[in-house]
Amino acid sequence: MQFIDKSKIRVVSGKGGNGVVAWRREKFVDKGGPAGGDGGDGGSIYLVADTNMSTLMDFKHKSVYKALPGENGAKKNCYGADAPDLIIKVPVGTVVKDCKSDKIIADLTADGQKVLVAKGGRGGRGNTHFATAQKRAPQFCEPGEPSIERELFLELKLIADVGLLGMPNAGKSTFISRVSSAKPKIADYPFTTLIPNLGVVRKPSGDGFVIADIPGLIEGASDGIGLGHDFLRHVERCRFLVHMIDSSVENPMDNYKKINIELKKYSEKLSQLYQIVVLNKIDAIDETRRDELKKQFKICGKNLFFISAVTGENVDSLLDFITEKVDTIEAPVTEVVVEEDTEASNNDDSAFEVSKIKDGYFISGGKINRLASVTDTKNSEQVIRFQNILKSMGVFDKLKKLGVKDGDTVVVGNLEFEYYADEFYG
Ligand SMILES: Nc1nc2c(ncn2[C@@H]2O[C@H](COP(=O)(O)OP(=O)(O)OP(=O)(O)O)[C@@H](O)[C@H]2O)c(=O)[nH]1
Ligand SMILES: [Mg+2]
Repeated sequence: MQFIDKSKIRVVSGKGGNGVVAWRREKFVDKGGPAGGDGGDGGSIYLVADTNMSTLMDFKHKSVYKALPGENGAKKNCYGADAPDLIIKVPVGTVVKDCKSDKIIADLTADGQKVLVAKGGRGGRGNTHFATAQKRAPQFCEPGEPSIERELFLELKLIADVGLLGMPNAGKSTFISRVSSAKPKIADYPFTTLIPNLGVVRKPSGDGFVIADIPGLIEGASDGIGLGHDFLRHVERCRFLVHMIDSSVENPMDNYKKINIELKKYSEKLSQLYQIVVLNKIDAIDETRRDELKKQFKICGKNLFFISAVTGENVDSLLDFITEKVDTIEAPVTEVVVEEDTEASNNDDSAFEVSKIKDGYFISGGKINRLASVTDTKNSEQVIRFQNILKSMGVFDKLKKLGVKDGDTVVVGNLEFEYYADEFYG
């Protein structure tokens, strides 16, 4: 299985259905009133974390996700149906970033956690809604709100309690397959493990913790040598690290130091995580060598273990120690800072702002943009209604203060018109 931990996707929510203009036509009723129904809401798009997903592989084949539009309204005050929401499953540990703003908008760390990334457009209102005492037969309705389209960057940072790392061939996969449910490939050559493996270790109490076996690191990993150091992101969220060293090589201390230098180059924070140092393959060395290594590694204190992942020697006492540490060491506070996501929906109700542009003024603001998006410029009744709303919001008073002159251009959202005092204040 291929392991993909970064991916870009495009999401497009469904547009709202249009409202309609229609009239009541009933037997015995002479002149029917307005009866144009509302459009349905477009489908929204959510991302949801799912433990059954282990990679972002799916997004390599499909990168564009579109929700359906809402149905248009119909006569006899019939509502258009709302479109269903679109749920996109991602692995637990997926960090979601908005490509345009470069801000992190979600960190989905638990099974079932859900985030709205693109809200469907609201359905437009039919002409029934616009009838007033003065205007009993409104000739207009609203189009549905537009869809929201955005690009998202997904990055997977696996969630495990314990991170297992070390040089290739140290015996990491042998160890994880002995103590957990994971069954990674094991072989007598470097870089056998090409993708991270998660294994669940059962504690005597019955519950479990997760241990992550990542591909081996070598000197220069931070410069891209070997498989590089990108996989270290998958142990960033671990409570602590188990650093495994092959005791049968010529200079285990050298390897230990090299790995710690690479860790530091990758992240200061990661290099400061609590570390259990494990010298593996003690079945392959004699007593004298063991004693020598014990002296050399004395600096590691109580965190030092000598084991054989193959014969099982000392594996149980190491596992007891790991289990106790899992219970006492907290997971590091995640570095992921999630920002408020204002791009997912159209419900920005910010007040308007006016800025000067060449030959006129530009008016912006959430409420105003939304109103502009549901105004049909070909319909004069709608344009008048739109201008009346701008007037009641104080937009024209503000323009007057700024010295607007007849004939100046006023741009609001995607609409543009010329200002004439008589027209608006006549
Ligand atoms: N003698 C002995 N050999 C071991 C022990 N543990 C692992 N090995 C052997 O060492 C080789 C490498 O083991 P792996 O578990 O694949 O090592 P790894 O650290 O996962 O290696 P990469 O995936 O390449 O990073 C295999 O041939 C194992 O059988 C041990 O305790 N004693
Ligand atoms: Mg391995």
